[in-house]
Amino acid sequence: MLELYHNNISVCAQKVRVVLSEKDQPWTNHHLSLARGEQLTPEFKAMNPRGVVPVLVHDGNVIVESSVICAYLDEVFPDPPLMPKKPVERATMRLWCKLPDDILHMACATVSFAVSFGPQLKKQMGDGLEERLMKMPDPARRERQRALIEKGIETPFFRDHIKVFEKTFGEMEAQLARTKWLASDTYTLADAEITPYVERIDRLGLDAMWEKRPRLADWFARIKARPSFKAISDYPPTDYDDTGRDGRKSWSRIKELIAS
Ligand SMILES: N[C@@H](CCC(=O)N[C@@H](CS)C(=O)NCC(=O)O)C(=O)O
Repeated sequence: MLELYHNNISVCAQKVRVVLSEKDQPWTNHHLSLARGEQLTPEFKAMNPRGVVPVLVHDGNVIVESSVICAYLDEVFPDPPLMPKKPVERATMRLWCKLPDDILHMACATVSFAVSFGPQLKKQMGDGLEERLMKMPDPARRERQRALIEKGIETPFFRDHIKVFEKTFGEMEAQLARTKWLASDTYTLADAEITPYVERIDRLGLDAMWEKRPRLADWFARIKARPSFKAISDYPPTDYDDTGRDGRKSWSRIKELIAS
């Protein structure tokens, strides 16, 4: 039996849901509100002391960390395989899967909070905001969130983090000139795990970032045509309204920051 502790708009959870869908595996849904801090309760932290989603429980075994969970699912449910055959393609795939842990995930949190979620969290929490922030176990993460809520896209590290996306999209465009999908000519974990980060930028209304990247635009169109794409956003309730394409309002300033 598979149980997933997750959140609808958590990119890390979206990765896992995409893989579960590609594998056509049913799972039991435990949806947590991150805005209300349901990932920070003692019960949840007993499963994952980092106080973050997703967490997969498979036949009683607790697995944490989205990229570890995706690799685990590919091993336990090998059909269809999401790992390329050639070792050199596997190496390419692993590099893409590692990117969110290296920097892309942090960049995604920055961009999402600066452009849309930060102001929403502030409004939702009112006087309870400080208490909510102080429950976060990672002080660095907490202070980043605080800065983004206060200064939005003018937070000094916003520029570095939007540039992480710019660089990633450039690398995707280059890779897609060599292979049909991100690691090989077949769809792999690399595509599944990068999908939510591209979808987030699209959803924030910043899709102009691939205006001049036809291969990336084509990859994303092919991704959206896969049945597993539904797994990205099909699990309401949601913490934040992510349908407003809020980034469109600040796109001209964001474009300046990317170019600076
Ligand atoms: N490296 C972890 C990151 C998990 C993570 O950051 N999860 C976010 C949602 S995408 C979360 O639970 N945030 C709650 C919080 O920051 O309080 C993974 O890939 O699973």
